[in-house]
Amino acid sequence: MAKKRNATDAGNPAQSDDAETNVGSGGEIHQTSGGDTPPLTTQQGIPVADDQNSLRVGPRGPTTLEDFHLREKIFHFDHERIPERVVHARGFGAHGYFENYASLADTTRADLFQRAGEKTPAFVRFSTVAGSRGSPDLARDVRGFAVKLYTKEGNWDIVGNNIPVFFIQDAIKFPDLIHAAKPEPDRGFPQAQTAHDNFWDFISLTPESMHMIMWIMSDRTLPRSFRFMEGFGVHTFRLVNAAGKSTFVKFHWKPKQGLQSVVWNEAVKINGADPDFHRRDLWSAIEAGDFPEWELGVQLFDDAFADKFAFDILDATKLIPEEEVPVVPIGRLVLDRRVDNFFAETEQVAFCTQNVVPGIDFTNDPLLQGRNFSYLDTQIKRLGGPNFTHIPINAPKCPVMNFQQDGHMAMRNPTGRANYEPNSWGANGGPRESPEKGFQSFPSTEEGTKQRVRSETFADHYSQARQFYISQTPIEQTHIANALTFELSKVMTVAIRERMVSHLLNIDGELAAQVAKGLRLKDMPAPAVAARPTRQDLKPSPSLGIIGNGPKSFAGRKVGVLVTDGVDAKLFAALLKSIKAEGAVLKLIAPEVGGVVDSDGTHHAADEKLEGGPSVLFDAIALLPSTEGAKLLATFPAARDFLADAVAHRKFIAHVEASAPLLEKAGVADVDQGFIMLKTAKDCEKFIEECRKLRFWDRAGAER
Ligand code: HDE
Repeated sequence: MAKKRNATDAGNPAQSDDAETNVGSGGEIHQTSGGDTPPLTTQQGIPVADDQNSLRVGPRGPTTLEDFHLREKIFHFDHERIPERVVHARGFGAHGYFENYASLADTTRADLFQRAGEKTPAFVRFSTVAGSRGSPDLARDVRGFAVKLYTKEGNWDIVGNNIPVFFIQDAIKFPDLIHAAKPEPDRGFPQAQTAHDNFWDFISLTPESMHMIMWIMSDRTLPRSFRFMEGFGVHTFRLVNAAGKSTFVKFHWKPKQGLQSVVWNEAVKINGADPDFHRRDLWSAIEAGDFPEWELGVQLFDDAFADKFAFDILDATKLIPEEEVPVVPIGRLVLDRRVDNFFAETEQVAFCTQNVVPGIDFTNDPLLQGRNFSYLDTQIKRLGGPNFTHIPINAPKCPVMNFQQDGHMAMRNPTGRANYEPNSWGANGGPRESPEKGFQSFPSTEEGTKQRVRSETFADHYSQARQFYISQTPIEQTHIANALTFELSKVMTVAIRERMVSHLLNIDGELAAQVAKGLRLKDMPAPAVAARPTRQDLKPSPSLGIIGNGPKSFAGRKVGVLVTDGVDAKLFAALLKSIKAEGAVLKLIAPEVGGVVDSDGTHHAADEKLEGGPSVLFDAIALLPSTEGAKLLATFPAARDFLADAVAHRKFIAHVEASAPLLEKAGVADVDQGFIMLKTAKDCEKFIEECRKLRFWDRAGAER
């Protein structure tokens, strides 16, 4: 018999007043319903008397097969997982809306673009590509940027990435690319990284991937946050107006927050300190009301431009520089609501490239054509049947009327007699086709010989790779060389390293030389045989870099403030004020999570215990210990790393005179201009102004 116990005894302060807590004969806790707390039931709605014990014969006897509650509960648990996505398994989603700036009726009949100020509900899922569902967020990887727009004329999915080009030109190579990138099949590792033989073997035998390789070896694959990265539709699509006129279009998502990435050494450490760094960041930003925002921009062009452009607009390994066709902002995407249930929304959302609405259409990009088959196929397998569109996150927010019926888990079941058309059932006969409103494919004229062939217009594999490289700042170029050297150093087959350097020679001689030196190659290989010589006349495109496209403010960023008991109360208040005024966030780091007492005797709870809040989690740091506190901190390895890492990662560092012993013990010999001494409130303002540059790139020290 269960004995009554009150809530405090149960040690559960969050317990509802209405639930009663009892202790069972084995000492187990029973919380029972009552008042506002409803009774627990089985999936069949049968009230459950005891959820702590299975039905057994005597207190120590066998468990009975008759226990339907036990069997149902375990069976349901056993079936909780659905297959993870074959790629992009690790992801995080949020809700929001797209707001259209002005009518685009001249260019497209798409309903969401007809009216200025029109808001369309949206769901976005960001992801990495190669890692499994539980892999860390800071893997060097492409990020998925998939947007579902619930328009009044059906769902439109822009299933894009944070990089505007792709590895391959034909969908038939996708399984090979992904197999090569994923863990090697015999050993099952490495997880979530391309730094292994199979990947670079495939890449070195796939010259069309060279442009994408420049992008993935750049800091684009180490975003600081989902909020600080761009998104791209990648392929050329069509916008079609009511008169049937088509305009080619490339889609861009530009973060209002500006671009920002972390450095490799930081990424490695973040993965250990907080493998959920990106999802936590998005979650907390939305929770704090700091809603991330992107502008949707379009590059619009016609056949005449396509014909004269140096590359084929159907080739997804090429981009159109913004300097040649400007990106015109047409609306904004705001993410303002977190998911209520990760599984129901983020996991079950099913994006399909073939989900387009009247006014949007495809081109013959062979990658896009292959994707249009793949996504529907994969959702049926992953979500278990054809009715995945009935799941609320996938269901359109406009009427859905057709004669499709039945199947596993059918939730939307039509009534009445008519389940076909044409029919003779008049007003009860159900929906019919609509030549005016309905989706009309753009009537392009297509003819040709049926053959397996790659277009010769796709053959230039190096020119845009070079253009990307020469568009980067020197620091970003060094990061590319370092990333290539790192990844190829994990490749054990020397011939693959050499083959990669032979490709780099076709991109930039200096880059190839740096990587060859970094790998200590005995001899420089001959350049790879190129189907087309690399063009030397393409101009640098500044929009391709990150450092040059950073934010104008430090808003949305985090300062890690390391304090001890006795922290100067006035200075701390002034720093907090400057950080808040900028729209940034202060995170308090203390030796214990219980916090500190400042010089005025006020208590401040800490956000992190020192060991749980390394500086890699913050965009800038401030050291505000008391004189005694600094001496103590200097003895903690975590405090020394906190500072030393911030120095190595070229962060801005605010400090007070008292922190000198910590600086000394952390081996900081030079206090350069990236260090800001805080004495007054003005200094705090100056510190935050400096932080707007995000990093003090001029700090001495070899960039590795
Ligand atoms: Fe995908 N891709 N992909 N992909 N892709 C999938 O669909 C595929 C490609 C992208 O958050 C899968 O639902 C093929 C390019 C994103 O749920 C699958 C090809 C781009 C997501 C699939 C490509 C992408 C996916 C796996 C070569 C950028 C995650 C699970 C033709 C423009 C969406 C799923 C989410 C997911 C196939 C190439 C972006 C298997 C065959 C290029 C963002 O259908």
